[in-house]
Amino acid sequence: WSEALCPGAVVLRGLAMPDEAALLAALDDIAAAAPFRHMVTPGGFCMSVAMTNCGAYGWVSDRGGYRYDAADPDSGRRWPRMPDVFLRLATDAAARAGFDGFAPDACLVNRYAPGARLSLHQDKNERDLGQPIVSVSLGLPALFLFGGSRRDDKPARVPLTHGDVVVWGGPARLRYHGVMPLKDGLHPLVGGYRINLTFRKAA
Ligand code: MD5
Ligand code: FE
Repeated sequence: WSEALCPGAVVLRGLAMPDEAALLAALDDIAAAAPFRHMVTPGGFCMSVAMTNCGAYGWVSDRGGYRYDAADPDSGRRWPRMPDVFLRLATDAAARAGFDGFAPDACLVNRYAPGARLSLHQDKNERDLGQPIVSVSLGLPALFLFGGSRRDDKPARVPLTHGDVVVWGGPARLRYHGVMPLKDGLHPLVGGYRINLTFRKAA
């Protein structure tokens, strides 16, 4: 079943559950080829979230800024290809939210250990902001901060748990958002982490 958080933001509770084992197996292969790493912000801070990517483009940050890059800066090689199970889940979720033909070319994988957080920000490095972002939550539960169109709008706290998929499009695409510090725990399949797959059309 699905619920609209607000116009443009559709939560599909548990949509990823039938694919959980295949998603996690594919993720192990991605992390073996392109290991999780803590990127540095343009301001010089090390992010608490560990990241990797798959697909034609990957999101990267360093002292020079944020960008999408076809190569992994740690290896100089292209990012691992996007697994079919990732692509099918992302396009199915987007279609259920009214975005037929979503063709993601980038999947940023965020890994949260206990204490890791994401401060309020907007996602606006993508070329076509008319395309949605699809996010898939796996592992430990998190409190997602869903803000407004201005940084100082008070965010709503939305619990997201293993298997939940959210489509952020239309008027929700540029809302400020973040993730509260992750609480300790152990997920039976994922262990002591929250993993979030974020599918984007970057180019
Ligand atoms: C996460 N990741 O849970 C989130 C899921 C990121 C990030 O925020 O930038 O890697 S994506 C949440 C999102 C994307 C685009 C728009 C909105 C939320 N929104 O309008 O609230 O690791
Ligand atoms: Fe974001």
